[in-house]
Amino acid sequence: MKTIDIDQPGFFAKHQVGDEAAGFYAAQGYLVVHDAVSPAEIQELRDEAVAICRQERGEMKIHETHEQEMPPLEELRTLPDDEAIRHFLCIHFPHKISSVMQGYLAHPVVVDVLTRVISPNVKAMQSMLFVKSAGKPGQAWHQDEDYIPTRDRSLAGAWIALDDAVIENGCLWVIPGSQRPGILWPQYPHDDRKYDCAQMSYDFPYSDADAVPVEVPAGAIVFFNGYLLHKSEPNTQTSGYRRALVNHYMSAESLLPWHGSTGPAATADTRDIVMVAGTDPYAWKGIADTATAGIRPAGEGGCGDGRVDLYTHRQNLEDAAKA
Ligand SMILES: O=C(O)CCC(=O)C(=O)O
Repeated sequence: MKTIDIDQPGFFAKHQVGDEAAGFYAAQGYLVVHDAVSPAEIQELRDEAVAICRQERGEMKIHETHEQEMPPLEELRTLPDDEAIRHFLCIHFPHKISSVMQGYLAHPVVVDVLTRVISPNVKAMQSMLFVKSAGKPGQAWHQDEDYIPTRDRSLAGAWIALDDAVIENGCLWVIPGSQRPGILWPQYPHDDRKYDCAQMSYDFPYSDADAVPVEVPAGAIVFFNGYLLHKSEPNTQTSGYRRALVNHYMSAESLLPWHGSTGPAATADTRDIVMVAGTDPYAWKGIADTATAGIRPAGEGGCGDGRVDLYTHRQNLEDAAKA
C-alpha cells in the first residue's frame, strides 16, 4: 500500500480545524481533514453502498441509452457483493433512498468545517456515491457550479474517502486557487474515453503543471469550493475500488436555481434541501421532494450524444457563429 503524506499544507486533523484551515480554503479552494470519519463509520458507509448497489434501498435507473453498461437487476442481486458493486461508477442522490447516507450529510466534521467556510446556516442539496471500481473512468476538468448554481458562490463539496485515494486508483486532482476569479470556464462534450460523459472545461488560464493530486487516506474528507477546477483520472488498478461519498452544500441564505425549481430565474429556488446547520431563512417555503436516486453512466459504450474533440468543437462554434 502506498504511503500517503498527511503532513502537508492544506491537511488538518479534526482538532486543528480553525482559522488557518479556513484561510487555506479561502486561498486555495480546498482543504483536507484527515481521520475525520472513523473506521466504524467507513465500514457502515461501505456496507450501505453494497445495499444501495444491490438496490435493496430501492430501484435505481440508468438512462436507457446506457442500459448495456449494467447487468439486469435480477442478475445483479445474485452476484457476490464484490462483483455486484464492480459494475458501478457512481450513484446520484443516494441520500434520497438511504437514511444512513442522509445521516452523513450532517457529519460533525462536515458541519464544523462548513460553518467556518460557508456560513453559520448551511443546506445540502446533493449526494453522490462513487464506487469507481478498477477500470472505471474519471471525471474531466470541471467546476461544480457548472452544475449546481448558487447565487453567492457558496457551493462546496465534502468528499469522504472510503478507500485510500491515490493517483493509481483515480484520486481527485485540483488546480489550487482556480476558484478565485469566480469565472465559469466554457465546457464541451469531449470524446476522451478516459473520462465519463460529463462535459470538460477548457480555455482556462492554467496548465496541467498547475494541477495537484489530492491523495488521501480512507476516512479523510476533502472540502472543495464549487468554482475550483477539479477532475479525477480513471482507476487504473486491476482490482478494488476508489469509493467516496461526496455531498454538496451551500449557504442557506442563497436561493438555488436548480432542477425542480420553476418560475423566473430571479426567484427560482429548489427546495429539495436538507438543513445541516443553523436556520433556514426560507423555511416558510417548505421542503420539496423532487430528486430521485439514479445510476450515473460510465460512458463505457460511448455517450450517445455526438461527442467531439476540442478542435471539432471549436470549428462547430465558428460555423454556428457564421450561420
Ligand atoms: O470523485 C470523483 O471522481 C469526482 C468527484 C467530482 O468531480 C465532484 O464531486 O464534483
